[in-house]
Amino acid sequence: MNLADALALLERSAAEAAAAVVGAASLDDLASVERDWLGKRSPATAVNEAIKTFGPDERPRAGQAVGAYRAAVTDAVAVRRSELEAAAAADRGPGLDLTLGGHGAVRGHLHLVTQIRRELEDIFVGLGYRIAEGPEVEDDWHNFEALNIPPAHPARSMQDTLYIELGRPEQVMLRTHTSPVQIRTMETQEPPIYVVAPGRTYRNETLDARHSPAFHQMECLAVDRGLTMADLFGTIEAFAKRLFDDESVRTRFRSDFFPYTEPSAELAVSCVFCHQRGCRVCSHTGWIELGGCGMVDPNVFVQVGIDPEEWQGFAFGFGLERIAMIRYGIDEIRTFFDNDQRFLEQY
Ligand code: FA5
Repeated sequence: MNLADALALLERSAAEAAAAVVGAASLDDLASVERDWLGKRSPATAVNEAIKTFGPDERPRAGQAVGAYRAAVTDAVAVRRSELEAAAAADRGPGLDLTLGGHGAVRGHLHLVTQIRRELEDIFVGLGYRIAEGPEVEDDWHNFEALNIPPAHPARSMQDTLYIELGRPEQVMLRTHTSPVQIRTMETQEPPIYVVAPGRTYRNETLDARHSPAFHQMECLAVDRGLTMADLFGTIEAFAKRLFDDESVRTRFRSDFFPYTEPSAELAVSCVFCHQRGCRVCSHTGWIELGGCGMVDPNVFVQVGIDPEEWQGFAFGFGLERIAMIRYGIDEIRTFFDNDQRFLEQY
């Protein structure tokens, strides 16, 4: 092969190689085309072999021609390879493209009522109380009778609920308050007793801004020797100050009636929003009602076999939604159950 033959071969081969590269239908095809036109048996290798037989002034020209041929075929192969790779990726569908980034993971959090419940539990545990639990489906004895509310007692009509028949109507029901946990605790534990019992409660109520058929309460029960109303008031005051993080919070007790406490009182705290100047949250009274309280009625002690001559007790119960509403200025109880993320993610 002389120089002219070599140059002609490279020129012809470059055109044929370009056509073969464009015609390669798959990445495997392309690899074999590349081997044919750039590999050991390619025209470029043949010309390289022949160069040694050329005269010294012909060799640079031949060398340049081989370099140009290789560069042209290599570029054409690279272009075709990226076309074939793009087509293969499109065939595989969207797949996982780590370069696209994500949408940002949204982390959930505890519901506002659960947050309040846990905070209250912490406060009471700090005061030396234990957490007690009772069933949401309760029997007549624990929900009413042992609490001094016999079958015909008018207090029952204020706490109507869903009854589960089990063959004997009005025997098993969704509990109307957390007070039955007082009975369950006193039935199973010897005094002294210091417990709080948070949980879900149910009543036959029409839903309005502050009442719901399903809501949460927290019960507190202390049984010890020599307990007086001063202990009851002092405990409530301590927890209210901690809860609202405000030393100026005042508590108010007004005479009330609960069949299981004697004397009984309605429990209210001074409005933390207006500091008693009067606002929408406290209906311009300066006070917000939290729940009920009183000294455990001696009849209740008798029902659970505790000697009322030896032991005294106090109890109180309040609504957890009510506490959350007061603390965050929420004026509609429905928002707790709507599960609207725009509301929930604010807390
Ligand atoms: C009771 O349930 C008594 N068991 C409280 C008690 C315990 C008194 C221990 C004495 C000793 P009352 O029915 O008032 O009391 O309910 C207490 C609180 O629960 C209310 O002040 C309110 O905060 C909340 N509550 C009552 N009904 C509803 C309702 N339908 N929706 C939302 N919260 C409610």
